Amino acid sequence: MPLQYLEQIQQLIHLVRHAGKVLALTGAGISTESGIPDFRTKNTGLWEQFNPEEVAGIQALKKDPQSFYRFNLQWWKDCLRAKPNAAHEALARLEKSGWLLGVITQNIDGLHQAAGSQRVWEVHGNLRSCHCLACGKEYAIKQLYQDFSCEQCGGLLRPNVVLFGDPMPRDYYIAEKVLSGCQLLLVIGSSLQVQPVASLPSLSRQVVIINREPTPWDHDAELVFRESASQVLADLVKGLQDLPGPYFQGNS
Ligand code: CNA
Repeated sequence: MPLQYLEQIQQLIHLVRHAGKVLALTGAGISTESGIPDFRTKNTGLWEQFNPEEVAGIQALKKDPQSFYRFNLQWWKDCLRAKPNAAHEALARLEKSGWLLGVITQNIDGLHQAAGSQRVWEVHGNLRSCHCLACGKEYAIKQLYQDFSCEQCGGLLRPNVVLFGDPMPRDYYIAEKVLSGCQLLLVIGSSLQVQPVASLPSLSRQVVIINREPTPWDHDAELVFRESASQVLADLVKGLQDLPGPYFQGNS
């Protein structure tokens, strides 16, 4: 293990130990080790091949539901089949032991909850359910596998994820509030290209970036890790495991 990496892990442990309030902000990169491709990694990211507005926007859905669902159901089904990896599990352990207040996630795959995280704010929605654009009736997501139309009124069904062109959901505004007064934000597996989430780090006093590729926040971060999310988070858990959680202990 390179010395510089080990030193950085020690610094990360120090930052977490001395921060009163620590949160994580995760993106698609935390789930690549569960087999779900992200959007912007060079060569493998979905947006290397497709224009997001054309395939994942609300206008695209309304204009051509068949094409919209042919494209999106493929990777959504990958999300629903995936299992949490060591990075999701590490965040759940950090929360349980009182080091982490919770996770703000841009992911729609539900893997933080599957790993045992209790406080998760899904700022881009989730793939658990869908609803009718005409009458609002809610369905489990599997309804989309059969048909895209509402059994009640025949309207078009849409998933409860945030599509390009949609307003932000309630969880986003809760996340903004939760972040106020945050000492340390761990940004994990996000390119920080998508607004308004890309501006959330400005609400935290300190930021640590754990991301394979550069982000716009690297220059302002206390620490930047280019290693995999699962490796860094597993090493953080190892370093903290014998220490009592300082702030939220007994709260979980
Ligand atoms: P992004 O823009 O695709 O960025 C992902 C980042 O993660 C890239 O910069 C990679 O370098 C980095 N990365 C990839 N693998 C790892 C790893 N193992 N360890 C550390 N870093 C890694 O994704 P963002 O989340 O920033 O963009 C927001 C979009 C992506 C949201 O709207 C999500 O809904 C959407 N998305 C979600 C999923 C999912 O739920 N799993 C999958 C794909 C896209």
